[in-house]
Amino acid sequence: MSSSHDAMWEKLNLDLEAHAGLLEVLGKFYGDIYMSQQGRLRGMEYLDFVLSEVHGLRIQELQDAKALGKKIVGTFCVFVPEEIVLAAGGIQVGLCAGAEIGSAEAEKVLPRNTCALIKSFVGFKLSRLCPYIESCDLIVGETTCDGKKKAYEIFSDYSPVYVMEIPQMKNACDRELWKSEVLRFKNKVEETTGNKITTDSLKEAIHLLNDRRRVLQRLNWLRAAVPTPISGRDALLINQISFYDDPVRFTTKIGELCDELEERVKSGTGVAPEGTTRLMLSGCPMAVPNWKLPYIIESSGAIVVGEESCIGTRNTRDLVSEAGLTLDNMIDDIVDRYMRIDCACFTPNTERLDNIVKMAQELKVKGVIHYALSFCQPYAMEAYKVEKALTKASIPMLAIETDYSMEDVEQLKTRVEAFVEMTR
Ligand code: BJ8
Repeated sequence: MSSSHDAMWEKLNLDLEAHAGLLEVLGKFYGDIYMSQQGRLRGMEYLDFVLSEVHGLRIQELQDAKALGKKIVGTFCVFVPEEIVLAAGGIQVGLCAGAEIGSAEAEKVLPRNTCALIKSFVGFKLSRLCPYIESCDLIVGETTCDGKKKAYEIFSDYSPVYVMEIPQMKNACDRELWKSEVLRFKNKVEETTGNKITTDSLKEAIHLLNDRRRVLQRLNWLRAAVPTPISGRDALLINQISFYDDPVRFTTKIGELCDELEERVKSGTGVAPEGTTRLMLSGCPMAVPNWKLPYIIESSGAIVVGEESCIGTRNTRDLVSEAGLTLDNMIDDIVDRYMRIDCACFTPNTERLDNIVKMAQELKVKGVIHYALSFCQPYAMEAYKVEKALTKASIPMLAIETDYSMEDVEQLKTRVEAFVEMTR
C-alpha cells in the first residue's frame, strides 16, 4: 500500500507512524505465509490485490460512498443482519481484528485475561490504527459473550456504538426477542441512513447476500474434492475478504475463481502432494491477519479443507428464504435464518455438535483441530462436548488454545505434527 493514501489516513485521524508499522508487518507476514505457496490459482491474484489495498483503495471507495451520502456500518459478529443495512442503502464492513498490535493500549482499559479478538479491536481503536473503524457512521455490537458485551461499553466512549441483544437459547420466546431486536435494528439503520427499507430494497438485499453465500458454498463444495484444489490458507483469506469487499464484485470474482477450481477438480489436480492429511478447523473466528494456525498446520504435512467457524461455514451455510413477498415475511425469514447460527454463546448448542460431525464426515477429514482463543470461555468449554461428539464418530480431535502472539509457534507446531502423525 503506497503512502499516496497518507492524506486520507491523516484525515481519518490515524496514527500515521504506527499505521505504517502495521502495514509493514502485515506485508511481511502476507509474503511469508501466502506468497511462498506453490501452485496457487490465478484467481488468487484478485485476493492478493484486495489484501494489498485493504487499507487503501477499499477505504477510498468507502470515503467516496460517504461523500455521496452513504453510511458505513461496522460489525463484529455474523449475527448482525447485513440485509437490513444493504436494504437501507448502507455499506456493512466487518471490524473483527486479528492482530496483536494495539493490545498494550487495550490492556490499559481491559483486563489482561481478555481474548485476543476483543483486545485487538479495542487496541485498534485506542491506537488509531484501523481506517475501517474510523470510517464508520455506526458500530454495531451484540450481546454474545460477556467479554464483547462489556468491551462495547468501553468502546462507546470513543465511537458511536449500538448494541443488539442476542438470545442465549432457542425457545419460542427467544425467537420473539430476536425478532424485536431485528425490528429495533431496522429502525436504527433507517434513522442512521435516512432511508426507509422497502419490500423491493429488502428483496434485492436478500438475493445479493444469498448470492455471496452461494458462491462461498460453491467454493466449499469444490475444495471438498480429493485431492483438494486450494489451500486452507487461501480459502480462509477468501472468507476473510468477504467481510470487507464490495459484495457484488466479490461474488463475481469468487465465481471466476470457482470456475478455475472446477477445472482443477475435473483434472484431479490437487494443491498438495498425494497423501497429505486432510484436517478441518473448528471454533473461534480467525480475522485478518490471523493466519497463524492454518500456516502451522499446512507446514506440518496437512491441509485444511474446511473451517467450522464464523469466518467459514457458520457464515455461509444457511441462506435467507427467498420466498417472502411482503416486508413482514422477509423480516421473519431473516429472523429465522440468523436464529440458526450455532455460536457457542448459545446453550444448549447441540446443533453445532451435529454440524461439526456432519461436516467432518463430508469432508473426509482425518481429524479436527478445535481452535479457541485464550480466555474465550464459550469455545474453550464447548471443546469438551465437541470432542465427545467427534470421538463417538471415530474422528480424532486436537484442542488448541492460543492468541495472536508468535511465542507459541514452535510448541504448537510440535503438537500439530504429533496429531498429524497420530491420524495417519
Ligand atoms: S456468532 S463466534 S462472530 S460471537 S473469541 S469475542 S466468543 S471470548 S467471536 Fe463470535 Fe458472533 Fe459467536 Fe461468531 Fe467472545 Fe470468544 Fe472472544 Fe469471540
